Amino acid sequence: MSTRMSPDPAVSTAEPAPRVAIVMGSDSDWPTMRAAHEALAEFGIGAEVDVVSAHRMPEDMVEFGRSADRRGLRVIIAGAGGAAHLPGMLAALTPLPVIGVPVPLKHLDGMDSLLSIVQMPAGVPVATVSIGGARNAGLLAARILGAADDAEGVRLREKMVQFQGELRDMAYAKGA
Ligand code: RP5
Repeated sequence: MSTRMSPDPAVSTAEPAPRVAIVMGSDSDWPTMRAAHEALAEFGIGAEVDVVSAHRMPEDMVEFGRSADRRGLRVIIAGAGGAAHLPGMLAALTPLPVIGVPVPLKHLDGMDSLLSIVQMPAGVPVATVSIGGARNAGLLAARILGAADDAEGVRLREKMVQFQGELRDMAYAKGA
């Protein structure tokens, strides 16, 4: 595998076989992408984190995409900036759901990243969140895992309902 990231120890969760991968085109994307890791950690979901560049390590990207399912991953969160081909290429390589995070760079305010990720051809879906919206990517991954009809799915749905209640309280608190 390619370069290994070192997730922030404060949010790192040790799980033997993570079901979510957070990958990005460069370690310079981590300040944006770490919000996905933090959101997953809030739901007790471990994630592997790695740099897999579509343009600078294409063979690694193909290997990652082809092996993700058999390695036990169930959701891939992929972030990239500029000509952001990583999420779409991974969606072409794996049957797993791919959530794309447009990473804003200094030019074009992330519009280039957004359009590169969101304008996928029919048949190759990428669930694209907002520019810099890595937190929502993590929460969406939690919802996808929470759709399962097993004990973990029930746990995640209950946790999500609790979280939604907290959001409601926060909306009221802003006017207090
Ligand atoms: C993209 O190029 C990466 O996803 C990153 O957002 C951008 C810049 O990468 P660096 O030059 O900072 O490595 O592929």
